[in-house]
Parts: sequence; structure tokens; C-alpha cells
Amino acid sequence: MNTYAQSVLDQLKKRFPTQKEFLQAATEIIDSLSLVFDRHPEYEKAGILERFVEPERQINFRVTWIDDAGKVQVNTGYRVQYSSAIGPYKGGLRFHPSVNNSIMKFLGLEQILKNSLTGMPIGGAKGGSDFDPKGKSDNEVMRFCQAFMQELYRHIGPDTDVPAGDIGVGAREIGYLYGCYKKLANNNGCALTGRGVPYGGSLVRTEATGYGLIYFANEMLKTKNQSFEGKRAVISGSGNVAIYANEKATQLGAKVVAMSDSDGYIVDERGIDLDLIKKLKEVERKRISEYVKIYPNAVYKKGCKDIWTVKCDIALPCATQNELNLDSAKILVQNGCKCVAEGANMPTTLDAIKYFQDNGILFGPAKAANAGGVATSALEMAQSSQRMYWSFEEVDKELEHIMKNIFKMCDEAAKEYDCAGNYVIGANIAGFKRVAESMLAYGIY
Ligand code: NDP
Ligand code: 2IT
Repeated sequence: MNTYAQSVLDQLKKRFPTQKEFLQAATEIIDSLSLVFDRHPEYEKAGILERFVEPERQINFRVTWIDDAGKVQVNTGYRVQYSSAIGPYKGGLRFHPSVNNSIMKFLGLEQILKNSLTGMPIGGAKGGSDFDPKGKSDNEVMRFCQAFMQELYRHIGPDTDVPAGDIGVGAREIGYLYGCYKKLANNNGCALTGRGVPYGGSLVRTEATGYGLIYFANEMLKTKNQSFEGKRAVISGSGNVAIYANEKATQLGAKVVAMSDSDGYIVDERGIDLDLIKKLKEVERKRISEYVKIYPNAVYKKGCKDIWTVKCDIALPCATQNELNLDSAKILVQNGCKCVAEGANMPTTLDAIKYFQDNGILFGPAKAANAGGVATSALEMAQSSQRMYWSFEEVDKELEHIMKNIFKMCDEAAKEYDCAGNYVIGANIAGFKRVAESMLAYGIY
């Protein structure tokens, strides 16, 4: 590795030895960027990498709310405003018990490069809380969201920082959060995306991450004269990203045979009934195990990791970080899988990524492959500024265009650095250059 890159990575390891997800993301990124520093000594001179890995601002705050039993509950709220080099901070909010500083920083760091790849003027951020919406009543979720926003509202705004959804934060939560924001801030601008269409949201934002993932994977398949037509696909998760990845993959002729939640996975050889998944997950908030009550011929297995033992041509991890490890990668390759595209953020461990690449598998990294969600968030911001709504077809067409362009950027950057076909390196380099050039232009501050 380039000595400058290595020294910055060593420093991070020394300073944050317990932040393992953050170090994992930083290691992958810095490893790729090493090639850039060999060619651009001016970046070292301006301390670009040290500044890039250090968040501009991190906010941790107490969130106090009262549950339905009248008991006082306390959670921690987070917002990591990582980089505003190319635009207002932008990135999702995650509500999950596993949320901590390491997870927020890994997601925020990835988001800087992802947002840069979209080609739109949006910086990188992430936030959330260790609050678990599972099993909570609508009223409890509302009270939590309002308590969370009572602190967050002073740090965000349409030109400052624009949060959105992520794990555990969907249409319901964004509604409560935005309702509270607009009241406290006395501002009706686009301070959150993923809003309902009646109050300023964009058509296609719900579908965007999943659809975009398939548009990106399709571009990878085209390089091998392949398509989704007739392929077997396995998709982990059954949340927002997984559901709409299934919908678009199916529209393009694939058969999705397995999906999961955090308890287990289902296999339906006839192809998963997506309407039933939408009803169970989006409307009733039930477990995926309920599927086999309606389709007794389908199989439910406990534990989600083994979903990767289901034979497939295309694997789409769309649940959470580090859900696909080296053992799973070996089984996928052995079973003939030819393409892996990440819908979730950092779902594949570093050794599993290497294994896929060494075995000639098409591998689409999250920051490129799942960028369709945030890109469509930026389209929501554009529509809000214009005081206009675009049609479903217009937004979808723009999304497809953006995903094709992201693929092209990754492909070209990989080739420029003699790593043709390595979209991990391509995505990191293409995303970084725009941010680094902006930082250089601003001087040292
Ligand atoms: P959702 O909350 O809608 O769905 C998450 C899904 O993943 C659920 O099926 C959930 O199961 C499962 N899951 C969550 N945590 C775990 C875990 N620790 N182990 C196993 N399964 C788990 O979230 P999204 O679909 O929005 O997000 C999924 C992934 O996509 C995340 O990595 C997110 O960061 C990423 N992403 C999301 C974008 C968006 O626009 N929403 C954009 C880009 C990336 P259960 O229901 O049992 O909890
Ligand atoms: O990881 C992500 O890109 C998201 N959760 C979406 C962020 C956004 O601002 O739409």
C-alpha cells in the first residue's frame, strides 16, 4: 500500500480500535485509494485523506420518551455529519438496537462516496438511534420520533442536512419525523426525503434503491452478454430494498426463489409471491415465517445466514452489514452463482469480496449498486425546490440513467487504474476524486 495511505489507516486503527465496522469500511476504501495517492502527491500535501476520514461534526444526544405503560424510556440519538464538500449532508436514519458510533461512522463514510457517485450535489451523513421499532405501537413510534426530532431539528434543514430512511425507518417514521420537524423549525422545505407524495415526496423513492440495484446489476451482466431473463435470484431481507429489488428483477424475467428476515428465510421454488410479502411486511409488520402458512409447499428455515446455501445465478444481499461471509461466498460460487450486487450497506465481508473477485464473479459494491435510493432522494429535493412533481415514468427514467452512469464511472475508473472489472476499486476512486478536488479548491480549513 502507498505509505501515506498506510499511515492514515494505521492511525485510525490506533485511535478507534473498537470501531470494527468503521475500520472495515475505512480499510476497503483506503486500500482502493492507495492507487490514487501514488499518482496524486498533491492530495497528501493538503492532508486530504486525514480530513476525509474525520467527520466534520458528530452529534450524540439523549432521547427521552414515555411508552404505552407510562414508563420513561431513554435511547441515544446520533447524527454524523461526515462531509459537506460537495453539498448539504445527506444520508439515512437507522433505528435498530445495534446502532452505535462505529455503525454510524461506517455508514457515513460510505455515504460520502456513494453520494458523490450519483453526480448530484449532496454531501455524506448518517444518523439514527438504538431504538427498536419492532413490537412498538404506532403511538410509541410517534412519541419516539417526536422526542428524537426535538433535538435533531436544530441540526438539519433543506440546505444544511437532509436525512432519510434506512433500517427501521420507513414511510411511517418519516411522516412522524417530518411532521415534527416542520412544526419546530417553522419550515416546509425538503429537510427530510422519503416523504409521502401528498406532502412533497417523490414518486419512485419507495422503489428506488431496489430498482436501482437491479439497473446496476443489469449493466454488470451486460458486460458478459447476460441479463436477468431466466435467472434464479436469491435476495436476503424483506424490507424496503429487498422488496423492490425482487419486483424489478422479476419484471426483467428473473425468478426470485428465496427471501429472509432477521429470524429466518423462505424458499419457494415457484417464485416468491411478492404481493404476499408486501402484505406481511409493509402492511401487517409480521414475520416472514407466516408465508408458509399461505403456501405450505414453500419451506421456512430458522436462521438467516443459510439463505446463501440456496442455489442461484444472482445473489442480492439486501438486509444488513456483514451478512455474507467467506463460507457463504464459497457455497455461492460452488453452486454456480455468477453475480453478486449489494443492496444493503457493506453486507459482504472483506474476505468474501476477495473470494468473489478471485473467482471471476461480477461483484457490485454497495456504494455504487444501492445509490439509486439517495439519488432519488436528491430528485425529491430538486422537485421540492421547483415546487413541482414529476411523473413516475420521468423519475424512473432518470433513476435508470443515473445508475447506468454510475456503472460507467466505476468501470472507467477501474480501467484507468489498471483494475478492469474491479468495481470496488472503481467506485471508491470515482467517488473520491470529486470530493478530493472540491476539498483542494476550498484550501485548508
Ligand atoms: P428495512 O428496515 O426496510 O428492512 C431491513 C431488512 O433486513 C428486514 O427484512 C430485516 O429483518 C433485515 N435485517 C435488519 N437487520 C438485520 C440483522 N441484524 N440481521 C438479519 N436481518 C436483518 O431496511 P431497508 O430495506 O431500508 O435497508 C436494508 C439495507 O439496505 C440496509 O443495509 C440499508 O442500510 C441499505 N440501504 C437502504 C436504502 C434505503 O433507501 N432504504 C438505501 C441504500 C441502502 P427484520 O424485519 O426481521 O428486522
Ligand atoms: O444508505 C442509503 O443510501 C440510504 N439509506 C438512503 C439515504 C438517503 O438520503 O436517501
